[in-house]
Amino acid sequence: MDLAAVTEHSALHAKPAGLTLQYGTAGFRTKAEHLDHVMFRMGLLAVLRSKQTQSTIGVMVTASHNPEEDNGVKLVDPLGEMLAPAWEEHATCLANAEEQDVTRVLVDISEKEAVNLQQEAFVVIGRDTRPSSEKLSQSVIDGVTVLGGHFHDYGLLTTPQLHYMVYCRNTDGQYGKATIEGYYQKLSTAFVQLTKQASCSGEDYRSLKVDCANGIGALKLKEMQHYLAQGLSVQLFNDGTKGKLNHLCGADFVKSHQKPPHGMEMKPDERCCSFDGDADRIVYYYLGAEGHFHLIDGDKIATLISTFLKELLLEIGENLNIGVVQTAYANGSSTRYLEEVMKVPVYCTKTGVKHLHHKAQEFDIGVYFEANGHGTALFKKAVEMKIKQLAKELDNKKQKAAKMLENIIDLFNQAAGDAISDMLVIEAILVLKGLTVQQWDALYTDLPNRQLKVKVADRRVISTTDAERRAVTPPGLQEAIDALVKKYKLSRAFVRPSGTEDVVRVYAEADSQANADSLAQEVSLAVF
Ligand code: NG1
Ligand code: ZN
Repeated sequence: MDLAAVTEHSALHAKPAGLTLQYGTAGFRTKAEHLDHVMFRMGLLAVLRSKQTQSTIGVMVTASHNPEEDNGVKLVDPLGEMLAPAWEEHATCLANAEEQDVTRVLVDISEKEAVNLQQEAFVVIGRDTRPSSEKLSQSVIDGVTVLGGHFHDYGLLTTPQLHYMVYCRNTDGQYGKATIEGYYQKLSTAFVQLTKQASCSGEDYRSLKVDCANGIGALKLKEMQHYLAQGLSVQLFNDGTKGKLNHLCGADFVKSHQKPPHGMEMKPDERCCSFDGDADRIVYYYLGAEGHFHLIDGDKIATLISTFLKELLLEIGENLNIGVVQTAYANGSSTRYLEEVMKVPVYCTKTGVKHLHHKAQEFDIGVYFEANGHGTALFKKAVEMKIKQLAKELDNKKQKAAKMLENIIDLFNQAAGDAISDMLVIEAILVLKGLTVQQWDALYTDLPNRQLKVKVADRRVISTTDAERRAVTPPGLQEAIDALVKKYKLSRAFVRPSGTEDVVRVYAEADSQANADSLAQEVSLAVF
């Protein structure tokens, strides 16, 4: 390591005095103007991680659904996964080191992690459409090159596309080609193959309105459109040509306000969806004939997908284990429907996709979604091989199901939840099952719910257990919540400190919207 060069370049990316940041659930996130030093240092860290794992590491510059003025950065591990926890700590240490300590912290990390400094390093970089992202990604590159790392800058990418690139590069192209064309080709081929097998293909199945949150999803969907040919026609709204990123639109806005995004023309019964700012989340919705807004969130997406996969497995006659992974935010009706009607085992993990992803890897087929629309399905390698084999061998009806499964495996982005890939999976399932958006929605009725944010002096005084469903500290809080929950029917409530914002989140469910609102309100008061 040329430590003198590191010191020299680091001074060009000086840390604002007194600023401390933490590598949270989604990496570092804050106002863009405070992030230059973090980007440079994450470039350095990516090189060390790449040397240690002898693999390509990804760096994504984005702040997802946060306001346009914010930005953020996260590292992507070799199999397209989130950074390993020990390295999250190194990232926090390095980002917060004072100028004179940067090289010492770098050396410490290399020693602790037994990094072979002679090893080559390769880093791939992607960024979203924020005005600050281009310059910030240059600072990442500066960090990579000063440590002698090689890099490829993909420029504008959705977050899941960067995860895909990392995964492809570390599996010798077996997962797919590590180019943007490779991504479009893999997904569109699987989509076209899959939808070809549908018996009905009415015009209404083929058009979809997409709110792109004025973000990267719009650019990438436009690029992808001609690959999909006649398979699906998407009409883009909030495509970034006029509005501001994530402002009054996008998946996060729609999910948290439970209303349509601005800038979208909706007619009753039309199928619509929203991406978030970096296109790793998706929610669906429609206006009922009576003009009411109906939200179809990540829980209902997971239900549609796992039901479809289970039906295919039954048809093929293979006894593979399938599991659904949710968080405490999953609507109680979805959990009940999956367990009691579909007889699919459901597991609950802490919030944050890395927890869901790891749990889902335990099953032959693991479907995971956060209620906010972030999720995908994972298939064990052996399962993939077996299905490919069966698709060649089985007779007629079984073979058709095996082929469908083979195609749908290719359609999922198994590196990360992906709005584009999930959208194509959903569109394919709807057309194959001949379901309208209303029929999908009618699988079960969501329990009315409310999510609130509470500002407190120090959110860390709240600690939780049981996948964040129960508060351990401060003393007395859980008892107070239990007493409030008892006052309502079909009720449930929990609190947890956010991993991405300086707030405590409160969630409540009850038999009516008024009761869910009032339970959430009462629990918020108990948090103070
Ligand atoms: P926090 O701020 O820890 O609740 C939020 C979302 C997560 C996840 C992360 C990362 C909710 C309730 N929480 O986490 O699901 O998406 O951001 O972006 O939606
Ligand atoms: Zn996102």
